[in-house]
Amino acid sequence: MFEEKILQPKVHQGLLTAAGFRFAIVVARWNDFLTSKLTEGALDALERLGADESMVEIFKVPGSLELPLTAMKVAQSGKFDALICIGTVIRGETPHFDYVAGEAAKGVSQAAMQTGVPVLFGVVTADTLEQAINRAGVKAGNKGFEAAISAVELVNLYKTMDGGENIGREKVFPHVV
Ligand code: INI
Repeated sequence: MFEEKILQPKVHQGLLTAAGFRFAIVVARWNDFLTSKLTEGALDALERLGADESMVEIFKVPGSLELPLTAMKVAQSGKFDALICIGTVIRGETPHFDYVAGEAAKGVSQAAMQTGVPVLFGVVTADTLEQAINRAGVKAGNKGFEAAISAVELVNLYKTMDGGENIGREKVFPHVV
């Protein structure tokens, strides 16, 4: 009988434990009644995953367009292991939505790429107010909560990668690496 054998590669993934890590939340005041709920969601997730209160800080900015530069400066400070950017952009009758949502998404990801610090996108982009409300803790979860969990997962993943203990290959030239 032919015995089937499949590859069993080493899997790398982050634990969901926040203790000992430093987190920054960068939050837009625009649509504050929603972004405050998203921030509460993020804080709830961090608390339940064991984050220390003294190691979490919040930076408030006017709107989602200001998230990228602020995230970049906060990440460059070297004081945080991960950032969670929070905003709410709701489509109106003009193309403004596309500019704000597009620039926020692009800029937040640039802040991560240019600093090497994970910067999570907890920004709700919605066609209607109802959709946005549903993503701020009503029918469709809380995007701030989800972004914070992702932040915790990534800091743990990168910690194991930086430490090298879980990398599945030998260090051939330890004096160089
Ligand atoms: N900012 C938001 O965070 N959400 C929006 O829906 C929004 N709309 O619709 O205009 C918005 N605009 C403000 C923008 O982010 C800047 O703060 C502003 O343009 C000043 O730079």
